[in-house]
Amino acid sequence: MEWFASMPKVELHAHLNGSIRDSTLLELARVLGEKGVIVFSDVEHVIMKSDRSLHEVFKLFDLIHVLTTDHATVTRITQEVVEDFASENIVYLELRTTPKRNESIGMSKRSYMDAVVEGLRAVSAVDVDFASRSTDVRRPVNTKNMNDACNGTRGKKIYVRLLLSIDRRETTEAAMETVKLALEMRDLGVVGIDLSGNPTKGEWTTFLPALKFAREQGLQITLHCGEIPNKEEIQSMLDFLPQRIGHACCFEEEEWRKLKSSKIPVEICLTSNIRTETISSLDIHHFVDLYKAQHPLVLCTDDSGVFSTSVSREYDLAASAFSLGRREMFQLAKSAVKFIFANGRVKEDLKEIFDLAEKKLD
Ligand code: 6MZ
Repeated sequence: MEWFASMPKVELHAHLNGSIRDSTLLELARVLGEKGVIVFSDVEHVIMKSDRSLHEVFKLFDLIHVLTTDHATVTRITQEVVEDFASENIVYLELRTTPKRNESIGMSKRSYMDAVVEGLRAVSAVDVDFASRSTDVRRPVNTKNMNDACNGTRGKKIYVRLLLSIDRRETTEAAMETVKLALEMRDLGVVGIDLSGNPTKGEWTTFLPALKFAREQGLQITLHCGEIPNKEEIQSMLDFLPQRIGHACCFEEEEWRKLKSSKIPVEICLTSNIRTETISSLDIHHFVDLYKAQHPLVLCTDDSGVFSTSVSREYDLAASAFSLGRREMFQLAKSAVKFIFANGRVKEDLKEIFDLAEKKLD
């Protein structure tokens, strides 16, 4: 575990409100309890519960959103989440979040996202590179400041890029608003769009116009795909050829074939899949087949807070469950650089970071 923590890693599937520290959620719940908005004792056990069905996870998100939806809290959780990932040597984080409107407190989707960006600016524990530069001109990587892999020194710099999530409960118009916001915020590090939310809700066709528009405008797209069985939707999603997909749990033969021939990279979230019982046990997890087929893969947390995990833990879990050695795990981490949504300049910097770390492997 320690070794995986010290190794540089990339995190490409992390939902902001799913990655909050338990201690922060409890503190927020206590404050709302004191104000009489919620009954603290009712929510404490919901927050601390460790195994939840997929259905319960989405009920928990509704509670978390009650606790976090004001600007100052959004800023705070963003700062903490970035600091937590940086502390386990994540060198590049693609953080996704659903822009929220809450008229009663004067929150628009834009002001929600501004609060997220404020959180990136507030990080002081590490140097955060978050704003996309329009050019691909590279600055030399400062090897002194860089994460020094495999020798236990803590991360000093993290690249962060943002994905705006469309929630499956949203309308076509709301999804389009999110895409337009993403375009407006490109200079603030927004690189793409995610489609997520309760997979039992909504229709793929509702989001298609907004996703097509996003693609036309050059945004990158990742879709939650196949969290529950839904052959028609899975096939349509694969036909859309997103840049990446998340989960891919409930595929059948035909979908596996389509996926493999398309080479769409898959964001794999082991603990999330097991905890929500979308996959019954690790020994039958599709990671094995995809890894053997050399299909593009990246290990991710999904919701490190909700599932009490970390990227290092996911690497440790995969290494022991699938009997993979350190070198293989390192290569898996390094290969993820190919699938990031940031520009070529960032890719080159990351490649340099991994190359340097590789030289230090025993
Ligand atoms: C689908 C998920 C998810 O956007 O408020 N989300 N959607 N499947 C999952 N697997 C368990 N985990 C999280 O973060 C929370 C939101 O992310 C999506 C849900 O829409 C959830 O409400 P943000 O920051």
